[in-house]
Amino acid sequence: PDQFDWTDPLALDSELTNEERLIRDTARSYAQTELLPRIVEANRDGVFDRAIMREMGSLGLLGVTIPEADGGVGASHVAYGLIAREVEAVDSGYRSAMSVQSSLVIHPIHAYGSDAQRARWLPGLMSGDLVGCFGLTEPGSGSDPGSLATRAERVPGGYRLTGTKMWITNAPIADVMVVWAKLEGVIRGFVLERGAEGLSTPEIKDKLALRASITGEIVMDGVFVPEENLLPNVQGLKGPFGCLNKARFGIGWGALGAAAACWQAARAYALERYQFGRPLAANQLVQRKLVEMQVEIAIGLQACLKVGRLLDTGACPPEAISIIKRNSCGKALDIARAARDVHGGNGISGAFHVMRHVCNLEAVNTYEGTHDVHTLILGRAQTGIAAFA
Ligand code: TGC
Ligand code: FAD
Repeated sequence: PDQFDWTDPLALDSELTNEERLIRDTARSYAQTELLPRIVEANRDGVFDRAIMREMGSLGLLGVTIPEADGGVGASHVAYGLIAREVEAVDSGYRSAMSVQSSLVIHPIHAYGSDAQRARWLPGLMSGDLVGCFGLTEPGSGSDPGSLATRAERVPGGYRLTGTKMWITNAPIADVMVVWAKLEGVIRGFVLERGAEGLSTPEIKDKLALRASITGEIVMDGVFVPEENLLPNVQGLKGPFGCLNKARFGIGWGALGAAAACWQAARAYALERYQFGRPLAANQLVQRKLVEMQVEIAIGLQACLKVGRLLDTGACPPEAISIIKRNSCGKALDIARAARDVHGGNGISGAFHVMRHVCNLEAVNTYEGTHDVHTLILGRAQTGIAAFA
């Protein structure tokens, strides 16, 4: 009879290509041997180790979908999703660093940049020698990025940017910053470089989620940006949204990686821990929790796989990405909370990892479009009514 593999109940592995399996295994081995041993301390101390970006770069894990002709390996979107899943199984903060670099910095420079811009920044970003960040959100503009207030003004030789970006992953350590600002009322992308006069990136301290990711502001006080740093090939909100499509897709996979780590931890704990003379796992209530976790992860991953295949054919509507971003993040948060519960008192200890995932997933459910914003995107698509405003 065909064997049931409880760890891969819908045989996702059989749907992958050899190259995708190889990339997944590289990411898994790196995440488990290099990232897992650092995370408890990094989370406790609230530090992101800059070396991680170079490590990921040296293994080819950054910008993995960039075509070979442009210096990448031209892997599939599914391969990118698998990397996100393996990295986020350790910590959503490490996946954040990877997603921002790949989807929100490398992608826009590749998709919207000139040949000169690609040649200048992509090699360093893909090797991890350069760290990038993506500035869309502002203190007064989160779910409604069309209301952003950062302004670009034309001056001889370039532009002057004024405004503040808020909640920006990697900002305090970024060498290059893709910043979205209004030029004559139209949203445009600019690449800012550290060291420019009037530019500062203060860190946002004391976060209670994603502590191993570094987050900051981008404060621009009349920063001069030369003409050659304007991304020439996109205008309007579809610029940043084109990047968000890629990042949200990766988060769909990644959040389920965190969920799976919580599920497997809960299963192992429930088998080892005895109360009332038998393992916790012998109780129907506990088995039900474990099965809910397994089922939601298995089904959710199939949806991620389908969306990845659609992206690879170039025919993926953004709403399909909203389905997986919303579903994976919401379900992962539920799963992490249930896994925390199965761990009893130990569940709040850092050494058992699950509470860290719970805290992280609260933020992952919010960034890149909140759960409710994706609900409204999907509600608009089926009713034709935009309920945002
Ligand atoms: P709307 O009228 O819907 O659209 C305006 C223009 O944008 C186009 N567009 C898209 N294009 C490509 N992909 C998409 N997903 C697109 N969505 C919209 C649209 O076609 C239109 O183009 P055009 O040419 O007709 O002008 O815009 P709206 O203002 O009504 O938007 C509403 C809403 C809610 C959908 C949108 O604003 C939204 O998604 N809000 C959420 C904001 C968000 O996701 N921010 C993320 C910031 S980055 C981040 O969080 C990084 S965390 C990363 C990490 O650490 O891992
Ligand atoms: P708000 O938009 O004020 O929303 C608050 C609440 O109101 C939410 O529950 C929301 O769902 C709800 N809400 C809003 N509008 C509506 C509506 N019309 N109908 C019903 N409910 C509504 N941004 C970047 O640009 N780059 C980054 O690298 C980045 N990294 C981040 C890292 C972290 C750790 C965090 C926490 C955020 C990051 N963000 C980044 C910002 C993130 O994308 C925003 O926090 C997110 O888009 C939500 O915006 P907001 O926080 O302003 O919340």
